[in-house]
Amino acid sequence: MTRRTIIVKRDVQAKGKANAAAERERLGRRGTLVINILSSPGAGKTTLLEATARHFAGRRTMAVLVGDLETDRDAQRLAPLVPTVQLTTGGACHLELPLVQQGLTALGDPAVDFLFIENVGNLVCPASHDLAEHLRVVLVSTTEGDDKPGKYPKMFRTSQAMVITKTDLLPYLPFSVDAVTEDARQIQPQLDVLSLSALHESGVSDWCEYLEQQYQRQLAAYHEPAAK
Ligand SMILES: Nc1nc2c(ncn2[C@@H]2O[C@H](COP(=O)(O)OP(=O)(O)OP(=O)(O)O)[C@@H](O)[C@H]2O)c(=O)[nH]1
Ligand SMILES: [Mg+2]
Repeated sequence: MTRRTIIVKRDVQAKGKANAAAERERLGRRGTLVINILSSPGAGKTTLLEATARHFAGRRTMAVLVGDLETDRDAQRLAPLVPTVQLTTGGACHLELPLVQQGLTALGDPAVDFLFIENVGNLVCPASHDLAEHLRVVLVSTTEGDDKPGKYPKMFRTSQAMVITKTDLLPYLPFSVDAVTEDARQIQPQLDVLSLSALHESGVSDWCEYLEQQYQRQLAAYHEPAAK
């Protein structure tokens, strides 16, 4: 069998990257902070979004696009709290921008302060897809073990923040907050680290304060006078 090597001299993802950059700019300019929430299955993404919605009720506006392979179970949990659209990938292990944009249209493209995208539970593939987010947040739950950053480095390298979830279970598990933080910062030294229990609503106000800071920072960046 003859073997041929084809050298591709252009970035095959260039169009997707440009579309994501344009959508990020559009949403940022109008005052919406887009947050891509990633984790392994069951780390507590939907539970954290429920707690976040309760915290921001009456203070900040938010909407959620929630991705899953099948079912609208997460959307059913969130819809009583905030405008939510379920994105069903039909088997794909991650979300891509066109599906996110369809979801945004289905929501009516609301000019909310925070647009959360709950990605499909998976620490691998979602790391490679830009969904036009301004902030990428990876959750690690205490039940998963504190060795995950080094094993799934791209997810942590491409995130701005890591949230350690289910801290109420720390007394029962061999999980070290210091070890997981050190492991993650070996990969991404600038990583912001928070820890909380969404179930017990402990640490949720610090998380929301962090989001508020990111929101204010973005508003200031888009409204800075243009450099002459
Ligand atoms: N003890 C404890 N359990 C939690 C906490 N947060 C979530 N859980 C539980 O963990 C399980 C999974 O939570 P979800 O919020 O559905 O997790 P998810 O990441 O959205 O799951 P997928 O969307 O399926 O990937 C549920 O049984 C939650 O009640 C927490 O802070 N403490
Ligand atoms: Mg979920």
